Amino acid sequence: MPITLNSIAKQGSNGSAMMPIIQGVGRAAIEISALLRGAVFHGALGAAGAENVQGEQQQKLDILSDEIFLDEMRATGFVCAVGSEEQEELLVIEEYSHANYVVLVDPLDGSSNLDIDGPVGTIFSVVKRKTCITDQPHVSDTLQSGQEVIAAGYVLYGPSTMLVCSVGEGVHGYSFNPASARFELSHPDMRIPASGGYYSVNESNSEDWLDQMGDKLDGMKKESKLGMRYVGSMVADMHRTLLKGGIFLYPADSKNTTGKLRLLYEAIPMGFLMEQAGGKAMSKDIAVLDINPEALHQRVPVYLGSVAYVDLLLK
Ligand code: AHM
Ligand code: MG
Repeated sequence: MPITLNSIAKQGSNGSAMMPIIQGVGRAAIEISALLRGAVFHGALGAAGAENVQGEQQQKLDILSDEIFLDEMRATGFVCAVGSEEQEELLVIEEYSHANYVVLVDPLDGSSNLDIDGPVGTIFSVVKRKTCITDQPHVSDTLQSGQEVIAAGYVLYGPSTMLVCSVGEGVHGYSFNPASARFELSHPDMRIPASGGYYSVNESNSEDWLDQMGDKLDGMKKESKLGMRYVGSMVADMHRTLLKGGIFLYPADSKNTTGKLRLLYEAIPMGFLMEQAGGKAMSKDIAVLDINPEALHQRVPVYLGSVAYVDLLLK
């Protein structure tokens, strides 16, 4: 018998509460992956003509993926609100506004890869609300540090669709099996290799990096002799880093002075997974999981990977 997402219920003290939400992520992933495969036939590729709250061009697929994800979170009955990269404000699920959990999501990460049929992903995390269940959920419910995260994960839409997640009991990867139409455990207890692998960064920005990161990276490259890979889709770059080892970074630069990647739905979920897999997740001089968020769409510098390479880079 294959092990399915139901197995999450047995993982640690949060597993049973998180299972229905992660199953909802799984259903959303199946729908989003079908949407991506059919996009070219349905005129769903390309820009939607609108900008999101961050001033970035929204793709049609960003908007459709966001709708699918929200709908599946509503269907769980356990989620009172969703904070999404594609929505300026917190989205309250009115029918379940008394529910206990808040989900943060980047529904379609790496969307610049869509036009070239490259890998993209979904990133999510779950926290328990801070407001009383009789009150309306509030954006303050999302502003919790990574230490409060109960579950986090990503879906990679590559040659296969994989859901990699953690409820605080290690990191486990489930691959979608088209024959059974279910996610089945394919990568139990994922641990990042302590050495080897690749460094992964958009090095074309190096002239503009802050914090002497250009010199620091040069030093790390010399000492570590790591090879280089960069997809430009955080989920794909993180997934390779987790499986092969190395380091993924997106430093602050003169254009993005606080970094490009979003704290709540990119840095924290990936930081949580990286630490659960035995790696390290820093934002310059503070652990990603120790940052106290101030805003839903806050951006931070990100350094994730094997402990030795993160330390070597930031020393
Ligand atoms: P997005 O959420 O709008 O797709 O942006 C986030 C993406 C990450 O997936 C990736 O790590 C990064 O932006 C790539 O940025 P760049 O094209 O500047 O290298
Ligand atoms: Mg993103």
